[in-house]
Amino acid sequence: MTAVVSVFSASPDGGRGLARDMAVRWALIEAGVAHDLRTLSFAELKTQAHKARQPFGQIPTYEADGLTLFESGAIVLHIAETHGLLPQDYAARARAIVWMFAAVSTLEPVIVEREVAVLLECDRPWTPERLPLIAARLRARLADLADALGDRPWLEAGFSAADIMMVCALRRPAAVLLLPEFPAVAAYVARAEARPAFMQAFADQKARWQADQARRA
Ligand code: GTB
Repeated sequence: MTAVVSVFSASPDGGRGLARDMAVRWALIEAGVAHDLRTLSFAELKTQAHKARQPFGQIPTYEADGLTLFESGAIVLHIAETHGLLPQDYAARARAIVWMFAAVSTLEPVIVEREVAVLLECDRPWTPERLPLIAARLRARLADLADALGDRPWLEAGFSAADIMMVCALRRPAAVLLLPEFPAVAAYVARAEARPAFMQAFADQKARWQADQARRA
């Protein structure tokens, strides 16, 4: 089986592996699944053809075996369920899925909120008062994550899809800036980034971005 993943033709992340296809690429490489890319411009994202795959006109999408999926977390869960990126044990598997949801619905929203405040609302009069509040909320989440991790290397019974989703959220710049205050979480992210599959996925997306830059030059 060769899966097809839709990605930006020119990712605005500058090849830093921050767009949401990164989690899908990483999961596919961890799972040993070959994949091709469907590269799309911003204009192509909004066509009816792409909206048939992704109703909101976004990347990533995933196509394989006649199935088309969107939402990076759901795609990673599907790859994990079909290719062994979740614990075998029933309870551990359920807990790993809980951590996938925690990544996208408890950690990531606070990280994105900080990004929006810093990048898009920096000139608004309320931002200087709001930023410390958001930072405090994010610090609280990171402290709780550090407590939950304890001295375990991964969230649940060995590396799993839960770690892919959590680390992709934690790699966003608004979280990275605070990680030095949370050494256990920083070490967790570094451990994940040292995995060969992560490094391959990162190199792949960077090479794609560089090729696109060269084509435009
Ligand atoms: N919940 C969806 C999922 O997880 O799949 C969210 C998908 C999503 O936000 N996709 C973004 C997109 O297609 C790209 S990843 N945006 C185009 C649009 O909405 O029109 C988000 C992203 C973009 C850029 C950076 N960056 O430059 O650092 C980081 C993350």
